[in-house]
Order: sequence, then structure tokens, then C-alpha cells
Amino acid sequence: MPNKPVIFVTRNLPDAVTQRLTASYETRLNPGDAVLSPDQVLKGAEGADALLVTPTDKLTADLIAKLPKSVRMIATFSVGYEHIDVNAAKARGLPVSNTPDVLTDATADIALLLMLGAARRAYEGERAVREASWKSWSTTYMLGTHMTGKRLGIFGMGRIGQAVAKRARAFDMQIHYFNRRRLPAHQEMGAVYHPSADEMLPYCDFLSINAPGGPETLHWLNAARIARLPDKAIVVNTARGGLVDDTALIAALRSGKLFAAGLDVFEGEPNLNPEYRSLPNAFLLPHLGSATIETRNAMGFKALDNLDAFFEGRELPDRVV
Ligand code: 8YV
Repeated sequence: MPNKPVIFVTRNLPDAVTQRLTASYETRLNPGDAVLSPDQVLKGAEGADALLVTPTDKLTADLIAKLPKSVRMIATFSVGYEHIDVNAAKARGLPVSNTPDVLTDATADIALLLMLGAARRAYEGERAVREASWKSWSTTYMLGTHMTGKRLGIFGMGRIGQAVAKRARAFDMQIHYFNRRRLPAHQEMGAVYHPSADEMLPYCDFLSINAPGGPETLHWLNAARIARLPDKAIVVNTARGGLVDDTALIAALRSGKLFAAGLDVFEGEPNLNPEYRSLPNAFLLPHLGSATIETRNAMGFKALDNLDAFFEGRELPDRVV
């Protein structure tokens, strides 16, 4: 029997995924699940045929240049791939795959949870119940803001942005969007396209960030763009923390320019800007966008489908480069 390819897996995977992985491949695992340093990644990669990585591994051009010759492919357990210098991978002839589609619904669900949680003051309400500071019902106690019928602007109308729009339509929201390319009518479904994001911002009672991270979108939501939003707007981010200038967002949440924010991702996570923690109008989650059993299994199986295709000499189903 020919030798099985060796896969270096940088983080723990769901059980069902590990079972399929170990049935098909020789594996090098990280049972402690610690985030690995670049040196540890390079060490683990020695003699491996492929890497199965996650966004906690920063595969810079420097690291990719130092990877051992044995490594012939990189599969990431994520749809986002800004943690991999794909140009460096391409230059080395290393194919990279990701896991699109299977996390679209879970991530869009979390965006709606953030919108409702931020608009209806879910964090403050939960805290009042748990801390027994809720004294009595009153007509003016902890008033939130309505989501139904409001305008939702979506920055980045890809798969996840469109799934957010679909859900928001059930709340009778009017959808506005900015995307690098305008969508065809059957995907637009009545959403209002804006040729520039800045033109869209004044129409956003709610703004959902659904664009990829990386240098092109770094700190996209800055003070100038927040100023273009209607007063008392709500911002939610399920994409990448780097799209938000935290100092500007925190200032707008403190001043009351924004009513609230719902954030599932943070620049430098898990070491987020500590000022978020003391803001009652910030509804915060620890990057749970794709965190359902079904979705994480599907993401793992997709990563394995790509590895299988590579080692069987087939075209990768989800090739990034
Ligand atoms: C994942 C994500 O949970 O896939 C992505 O790009 O942001 C998440 O939903 C995360 O990347 C862990 O793999």
C-alpha cells in the first residue's frame, strides 16, 4: 500500500473531521490546540505534504518562503484567507483552498443576532436579569430601537451579504448595498445598489459589514465614514475586525452618534480593544459566526475534499490560488 500523504494540522478539528482525516492521511496534530508561533508552524511542516491551517496561523510571505520543499498544498479551515499571503503561495506554486458556502447561513444568522441584540439592548437586559438590578416593568424601561421596516446597508454583497439581506427582508427591511460589482437583478432582489460605499452610508439605519479583510479594507469604517451614517445608526460586523477603526467606533458609541454596535470579530482578537468591554451599547460575541456543530463539520469536510482532490490529481473544488 502506498504511503499516505502527511498532513500537518495546526489546530484541533471537530471529532468527525479528525476521524475522516486520520482514515485517509498520516497526520501530525496539535492536541493541546495552542495557537502556534511561526517557528512552531515551520517545525510542524517538516516532512509534511500539506498543511491544514486556520486563521490563527499567520502565513506571511516570509513563512511561506521558509516552508520545507515537501509541502505542496495549503488548505485553510475558513472562508477568509487574509491570514495567508496568497501571492507568495502562488509564486511558490502552492495551491491554497478555503471553505466557502457552508458557513454562509451560520454567519448570516449571527449577523441578525447582532442586529437584534444591539437594537434591543440584549446585553444590558441580560445583565439586569442576572445581576438582579431589574426592579420593575415600566413603559420607559430599557427602550431599544425598532429593526422592522428600517434601512439596512450591506458593505460587501457576496454570499454572506446576500444571506443577511434574505433574512433582513423577513423584517421588512429595505436593503441597500455596496459591492465591487453590481449584482444581477435575480440576486439583487430589489436591493438598492450604490456605486460607492460612501454614497450608501447616509441610508444605513443599520450597517452590516460583510466584506473580506486584508490591506484593501483595513480600517474601512473610520471616523469620516461613521459621520456619514444617520445619527443613532447601528453597526454590526461579522467579517473581520480589521475593517473597523476601533478608536473611531468606540468614540461614536460613547458620544451617542451611534445607538449601538454588534461585533463578532475584532482587530487583534482575542485581544480586543479593552474599551469595548465597558460599553453598554456594544453587544459582543467571541467570533462565533460559523460556530455550529453542523457548520464546523461541513467546513472540515470541505477542507478534506480539497486535500483529497489535490492528492488524487483532481482540480481543487475551492481553489483560492
Ligand atoms: C471561522 C471565519 O470560524 O471562515 C472564516 O473566515 O471567519 C470563521 O467563521 C474561523 O475562520 C475559524 O476557522
